Amino acid sequence: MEEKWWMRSVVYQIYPRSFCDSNQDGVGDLNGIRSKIPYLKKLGIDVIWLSPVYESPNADNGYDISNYYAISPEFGTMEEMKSLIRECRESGIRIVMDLVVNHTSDEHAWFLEAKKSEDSPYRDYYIWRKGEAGSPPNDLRACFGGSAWEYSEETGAHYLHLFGVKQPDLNWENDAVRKEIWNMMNYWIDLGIGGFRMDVIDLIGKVPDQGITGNGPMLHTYLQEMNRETFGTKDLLTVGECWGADPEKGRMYSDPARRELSMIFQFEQSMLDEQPGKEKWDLRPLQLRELKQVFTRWQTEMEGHGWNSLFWNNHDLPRIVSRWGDDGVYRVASAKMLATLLHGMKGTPYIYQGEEIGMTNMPFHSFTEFQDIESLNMIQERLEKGYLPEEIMKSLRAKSRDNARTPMQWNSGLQAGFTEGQPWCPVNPNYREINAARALGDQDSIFYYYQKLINLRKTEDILIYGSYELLLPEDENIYAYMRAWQGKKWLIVCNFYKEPVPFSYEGTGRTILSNYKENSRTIQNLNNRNLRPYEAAIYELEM
Ligand code: TEU
Ligand code: CA
Repeated sequence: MEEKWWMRSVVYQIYPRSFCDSNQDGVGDLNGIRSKIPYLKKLGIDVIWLSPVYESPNADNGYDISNYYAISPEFGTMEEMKSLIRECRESGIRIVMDLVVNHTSDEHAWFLEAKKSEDSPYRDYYIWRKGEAGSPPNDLRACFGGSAWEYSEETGAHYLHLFGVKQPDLNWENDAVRKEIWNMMNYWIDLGIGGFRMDVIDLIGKVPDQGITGNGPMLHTYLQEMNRETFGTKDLLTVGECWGADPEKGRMYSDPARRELSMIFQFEQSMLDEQPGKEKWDLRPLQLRELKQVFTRWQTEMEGHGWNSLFWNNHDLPRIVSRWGDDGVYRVASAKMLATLLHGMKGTPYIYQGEEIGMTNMPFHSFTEFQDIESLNMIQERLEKGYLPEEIMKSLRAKSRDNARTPMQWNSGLQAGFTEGQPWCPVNPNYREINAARALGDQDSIFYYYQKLINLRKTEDILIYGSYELLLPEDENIYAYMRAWQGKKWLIVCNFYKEPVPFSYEGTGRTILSNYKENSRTIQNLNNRNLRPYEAAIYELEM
């Protein structure tokens, strides 16, 4: 595949509400982000994916947009947005905007008009159906629980919402809707942004009457039209959020020959600790062998025909060090191990704010502490179904999206340095130990380890182009794989376990990076070794 700048880039996701508050109202904002550009520059990232900052009533923290052309006043102004884009550019950082166009807010002007009457010119911007005797047209379910159809008094019809009731789905079959979206995207492109992260883009081709939501028949036609009408001739990073993709679908989105998106952001690995066919709340332990199978399938089947994102975290997922690492004694070692495993692979790595300092899940104790719509709906639904409160709590502690949304821990001062006011969401009590200031003062911190991984991606072609081969597929503790490129071979070895485990590879290698201080000799004999708890290393093999 032809080299593109985003193949060598590392993306950093900012959830603006929780990143940095500049005016002490307890909500992170654009000026807060601007003040942290030097921090991001130091980390070495090239791209910021900015979660939504548009005008929104915040039923889903900005993923319910009421005006795509305005910045939410709590985040700042359009002038500040332009300054952020410009200042980031000057530091070599591009801004990728969150594009939430599967649905709008029910407070968007289009919807306010559409719901008034069947004759409104905006009526067909949304999806309306009349069910028998006022009941929903079919039994389609919303992602946040309940029916996907909401009754609207004014016209006695139901509208479709695949997420919350305040997130009506746009009707992509309507040419006028697509035109509005292309115009809006071009407006942002002209402001000089670096690209788009496309929220639940796999749903835009839905056929609700047939119960089809993801991967509908028109999906790729719409994406090709989008490409032609907006960014096709521009050198932007475009990434589609696709929950229901396999590698074959991944190639459809991202094979350059098809002229759709730069890359796909898929979740097959993130669903491995839930019971198949059930909900994300129905937990089961991760099987390392399954993780290897999933990653390996994506690494090999996308080869040459598409591009994948590499991530453990985002604003919807629990903190990885609590999830699949150890957020106790081995927090630092396991966070570095997980980083090594991911950043050694092919694709574009994404870091979610706080991951680079090893932030953990929140120790929630009571239902009243949750704020996220998905968690709140689930609590209600499962209580009604008779689940025990402690069962519900267990699922929430493991999986609630609120885990990832606690304020960024900047220092050991008041409110972790996030705000001098009252934060919109409580700070994790471990901030005195886990914070950016402390990480910056410690050469062995997770922060500097990420910095090294990012730097390797800038300088080492093997990470960009190298082939991938899984070793020890059946091993239950070790994830090891080989990258190879132009006569060079890198062995990446990760102990996923809290005890030492034996590992052996016939050969010797020079240590490129390791989360344990190696003894002074840099050439290691890889035969008959013990990997220490959560030990991870990248070795360049001697040939
Ligand atoms: O997420 C898509 C999505 O499907 C999630 O609702 C997912 O199922 C859930 O988070 C798993 O816990 C995107 C955004 O990333 C999310 O924040 C939004 O709430 C959602 O779309 C609706 O816009
Ligand atoms: Ca603020």
